Amino acid sequence: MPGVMSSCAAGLVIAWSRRAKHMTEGFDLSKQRVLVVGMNITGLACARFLQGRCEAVVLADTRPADNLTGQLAQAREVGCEVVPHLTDPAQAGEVSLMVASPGLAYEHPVFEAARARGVEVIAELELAARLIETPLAVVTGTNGKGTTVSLLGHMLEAAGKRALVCGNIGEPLISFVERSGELDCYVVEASSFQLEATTTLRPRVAVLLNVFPDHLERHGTFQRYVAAKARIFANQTAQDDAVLGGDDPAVLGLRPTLAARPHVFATDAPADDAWLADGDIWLKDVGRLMAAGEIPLPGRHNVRNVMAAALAARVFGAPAQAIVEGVCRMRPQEHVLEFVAEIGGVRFVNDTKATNPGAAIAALRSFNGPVHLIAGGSEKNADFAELGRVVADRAKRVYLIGATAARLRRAIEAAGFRELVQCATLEDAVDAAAAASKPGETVLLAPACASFDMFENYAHRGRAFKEAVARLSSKS
Ligand code: UMA
Repeated sequence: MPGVMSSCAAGLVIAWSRRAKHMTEGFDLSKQRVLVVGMNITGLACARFLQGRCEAVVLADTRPADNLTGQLAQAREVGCEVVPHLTDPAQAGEVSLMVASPGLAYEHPVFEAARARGVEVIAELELAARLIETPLAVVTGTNGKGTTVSLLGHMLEAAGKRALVCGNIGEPLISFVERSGELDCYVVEASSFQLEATTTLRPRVAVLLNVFPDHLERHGTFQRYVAAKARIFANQTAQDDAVLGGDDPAVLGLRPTLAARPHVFATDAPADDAWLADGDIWLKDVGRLMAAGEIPLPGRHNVRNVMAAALAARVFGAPAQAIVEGVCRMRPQEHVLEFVAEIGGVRFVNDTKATNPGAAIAALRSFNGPVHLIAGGSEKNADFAELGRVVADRAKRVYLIGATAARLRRAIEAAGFRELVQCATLEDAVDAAAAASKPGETVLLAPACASFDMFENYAHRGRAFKEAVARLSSKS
């Protein structure tokens, strides 16, 4: 990507300006004084984009400077004003627009104070979408959205479309606004945190895979979490398309409210547009697409992700052959049911990205043999009752770590399962699981929780797991 940018940067800027004319109805970026809050991936990307394109940019963080050493240096490199320890938007002077990083609650006091003064507060996703004319395929859902955007990217690429995959999966959309002129579409993974602060976002195709209770510490109630996800459809019209996970009643419940054309997929419920029959995936307008067994990713949840991506790809005109080719190009993602090693006949699998009970359940259901599950992490007020029942059905032993260990223990014991081991660290859990497991069994990290009590983020936790397994390997 940087190569493309540097070789034809001038042309891209012209393309961006030309396209910007069509999009700025009521929104003139050059006249905005923007306060960007959150000095990490999103905030830095926004500030870099905005610097030189609007009247003034201030990049702020609510944390004190002492907690931001590396980030402050990067922020200063942008060349805009930098404000650590923001407690009041007035510290940034007169601003006309605030851009919120997803990690900050929409109701954060600095945003409430700004709104009270009539300043608009939007997400980075909203800002980028206001500047882009190229069609957007936006994918959300509690689980599977990263895999689905990757699948859709491969399918579109196989169909000869110029698609760019971005968003919650890694680099935010704002980083790629300049490339709109050279693309057929953007494929964007969007979280509830990003969607809740959108007002005009209108995806050409909006995909809602599933909604399980998650991030309740942030959204308060399941209803508010669903409402944040449903923002993906808010500005769609009858000229747009919505892809809906038909196995999930909470998703189907939104169908009557949609203006867009609905396309429903399901593996376990009746569905009009994509379904599973005798192990084959069928699409309404194609017929038999492929055998589910050809998908190079494990688990029934990945059959649903393929269906969702296929329906979205059809909207962009991808032929069936390209869809199948795109699926076959898919490689397992790091940290998602990632096979790490086999030591003495025991398989070690890293699914650190299973940060909620629904994802951990899907992971457990992906294995046939006995599973030693490592679970627990930081608190999101998740309900572990269903996970407890699936553990009782599928796991051989559970190794508990982190802040949620006691709550997880109660939920699992309530399901009648008693093979629980309390561990002080992830490394201890890996050692204990390795010592207890027999050839043919699997040690699975699928924490069902976020990682922030013990790690920087889920990826850090995944790396720690892999390092612990590597130490075992070197000992064996
Ligand atoms: N901050 C404050 N005050 C606060 C909290 C945070 O100022 O009260 C500051 C922090 O000091 C830090 C910055 O905000 O400087 C952190 O920003 P952020 O948490 O919004 O994180 P980014 O680095 O911008 O990464 C975000 C997403 N993170 C979250 O939503 C928490 C990344 O998703 C995403 O990849 C990235 O934007 C690019 O789009 C991560 C994630 O965990 C992977 N997402 C959740 C999920 O998938 O479940 C939603």
